[in-house]
Amino acid sequence: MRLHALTWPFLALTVAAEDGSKAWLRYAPVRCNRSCQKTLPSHITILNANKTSPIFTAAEELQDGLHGIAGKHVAITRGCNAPPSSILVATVSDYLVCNGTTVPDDVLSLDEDGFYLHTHGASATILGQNARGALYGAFEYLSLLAQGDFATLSNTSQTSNPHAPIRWVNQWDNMDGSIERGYAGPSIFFASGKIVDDLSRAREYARLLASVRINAIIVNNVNANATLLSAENMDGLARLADVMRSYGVAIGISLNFASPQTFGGLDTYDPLDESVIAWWENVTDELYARIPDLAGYLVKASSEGQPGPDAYNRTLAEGANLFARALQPHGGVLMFRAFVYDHHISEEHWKNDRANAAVDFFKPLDGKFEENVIVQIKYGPIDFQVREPVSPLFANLRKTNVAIELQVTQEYLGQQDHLVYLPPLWKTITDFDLRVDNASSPVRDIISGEHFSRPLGGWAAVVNVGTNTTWLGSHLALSNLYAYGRLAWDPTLDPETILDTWTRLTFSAHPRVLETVNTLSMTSWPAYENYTGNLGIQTLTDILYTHYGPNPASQDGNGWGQWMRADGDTIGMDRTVWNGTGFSGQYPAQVASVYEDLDTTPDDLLLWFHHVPYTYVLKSEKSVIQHFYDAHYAGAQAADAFVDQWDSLKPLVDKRRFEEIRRRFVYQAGHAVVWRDAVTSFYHNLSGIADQHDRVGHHPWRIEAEDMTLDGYVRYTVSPFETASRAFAVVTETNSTTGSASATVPFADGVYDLVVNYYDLYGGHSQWKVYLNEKLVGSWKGDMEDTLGHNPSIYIDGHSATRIRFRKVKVRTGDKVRIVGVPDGTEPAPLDYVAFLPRGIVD
Ligand code: GCW
Repeated sequence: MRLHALTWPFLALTVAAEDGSKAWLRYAPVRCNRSCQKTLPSHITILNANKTSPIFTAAEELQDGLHGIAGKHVAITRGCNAPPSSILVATVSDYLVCNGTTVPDDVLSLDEDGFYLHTHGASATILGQNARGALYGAFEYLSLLAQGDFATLSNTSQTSNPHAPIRWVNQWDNMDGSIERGYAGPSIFFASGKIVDDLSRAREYARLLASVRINAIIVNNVNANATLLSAENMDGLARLADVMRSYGVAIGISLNFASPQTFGGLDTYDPLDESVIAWWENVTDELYARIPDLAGYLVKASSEGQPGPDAYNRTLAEGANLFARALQPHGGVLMFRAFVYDHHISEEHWKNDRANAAVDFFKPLDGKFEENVIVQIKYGPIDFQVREPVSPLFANLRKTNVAIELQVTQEYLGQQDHLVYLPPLWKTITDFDLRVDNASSPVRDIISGEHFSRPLGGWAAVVNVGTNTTWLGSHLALSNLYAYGRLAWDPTLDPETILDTWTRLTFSAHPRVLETVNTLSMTSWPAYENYTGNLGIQTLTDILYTHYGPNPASQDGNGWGQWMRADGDTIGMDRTVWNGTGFSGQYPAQVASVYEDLDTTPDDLLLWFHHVPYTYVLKSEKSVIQHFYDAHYAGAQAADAFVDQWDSLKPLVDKRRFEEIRRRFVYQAGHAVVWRDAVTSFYHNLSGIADQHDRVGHHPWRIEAEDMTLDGYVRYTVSPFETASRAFAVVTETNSTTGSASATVPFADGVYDLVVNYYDLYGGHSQWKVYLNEKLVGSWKGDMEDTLGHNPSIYIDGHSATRIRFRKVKVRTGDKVRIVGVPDGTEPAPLDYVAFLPRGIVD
């Protein structure tokens, strides 16, 4: 059936459910009438492509895109004689076979995966250095089309080459289908110890990755399970590789160092043992027999309890080279993680410092790795914190290939229930000039291999998509995946420009949508940093449990080394050479001297490098403690504003996505207050220093649950204390009896937002109702473990603390407020406080 030009956009709009699954590749209709359609190609011509080639995929995508976006049906043809008004898609070499040498020089010298896109009127030529590159060119064409950029589409000529050859993603998927630090449901690859039968989501994922020019994926957790190497699972991996190959995405796997012993039946896993070497060679041969283009391996060894070469007194290089040599005959790459440290160090010793570990371990091994080894280095010396200095290891490996490791999954950064647009954070790292040998040496040039003339290098990001239709659990979080790919291709791109394109493709080009998504996203990381941990103190989350909500005390007093050394008077890690752990000395001299000196260290990393009194005065002329108080308040205020900002888009965003995003912003606004209160109370309690603005510890609009008249509720001492207002909450007397908490409203007559702080635990779906003078104001359920993505908590703490807000409630002095809680399972309908907030107050 031919669709009439006037009816198709309507049809497409009503048919396509906006559930987020198509992400930025929606191919949503843009205005294009008949005469506009005439300016578009009428054929797609491909050269030399079988059905599994990315070239063929490119043709199908172009066909779908032209139809979905512009309502034009276009046929696919093959062969050298392209009809007029065609999009020709081919590799450069196949094109030359047909057309002699009629291409510009820069097309002949494209880098691997690079492409050439040339359009003239309704004709287009898309050539890839390889088939994958041609597909990237097709996606570029489609991106322009989907943005309605017809001017560029009919007249452009561009060659585009990647910044680095390695542009990978990592998934931390376990064989049982769970995902370590994944916040969007179970694995799309694994279930019950095997590769799933239905790989349609894997195919869709490959499509997203290819569209942002990611060329490989490690499919399983770095904390690897050797059973992936069974014959049945290797066959499963081959199926997976087949599916992803058509999008030019190669697969690779993580390996467990001890596999020869734990899985192979040998009595050793010594990397220098002949039988171990032969075992790995055999495994590698078997894998390549099934997957000839296997990208390679990723190995986490001698880290966080994972086995490694240290068990046999072998070096990390000897361990890495074992795999690298097995891969060499097949052209595979070994990504070897630099995340090696001792997690049992003692804070008693002033000079102990986990941040030193990577350079301590790897610098002496520079030059000892095989040529196909790439050392994969987390961006900062600790672990994906809200702000870290650059890992100094990037400056210390001159004769070793390196790649940067980022996290798209927001492990320490709100687990996709808080909006944090990450590229501005990443840029603080990749644009950082390490001044190696006193010369310009930005991190991006080191990881590309350019600076030290290394043949390999690039990017890896832990993504952890799951079966959730939105991929990451949050529609807005997908901008991070999109931007990751764009930056790995070209790290000089500006985060706002990337975001603008993403927003056009994901929502619309309406100026208000563009502006609002920009404001929300660009303020999100500063806001999150403000309310979770600033001045370089790290994300003050619970590092011993779920890495989600606040628990500042958990930083200190354990072997994990994410210390802040906070006591009653002072705070911060002294990482100077003259008096501290010596970490600053791991940087090249010009950078080291900046960090060594308190006066030249930037405020935002001050406590990373220095141990100072709370009264120390910053460059901003505020004391450290007052900066803490102000920043945490400012951060929560900013998060509160996100809700209204998003609400302004209601008429411009489809209902489902509007509501799903809104729910998260409402939640984030509340949880930001939980963060603010917890961290400021913690430091207030520890330092005894008052807030100049008298906010900390003073909440005039709150009625504490423990002060209310309780019937069936009892007082409960919360731990950590700062995760409850005034340290107490109330819980139902038993798990099967209803509780009621009531009080007389002492506030003046007026219109207030009625807020209830409560705890939503894993283990039950309690129900609450709030009444004013026995008239129901609202009711809700404790079901966030099902509706939100963050790791739930089984405790009454900073992870489970949350709040609900009923807007514009009319209240009179003396009204009776009553909250009724019905427990469920192990969740005793916990309540912290109720607040009546006048307009504009965030408390
Ligand atoms: O950030 C920490 C995480 C671990 C992770 C480890 C790593 C896969 O908390 O869950 O393990 O880093 O990067 O290896």
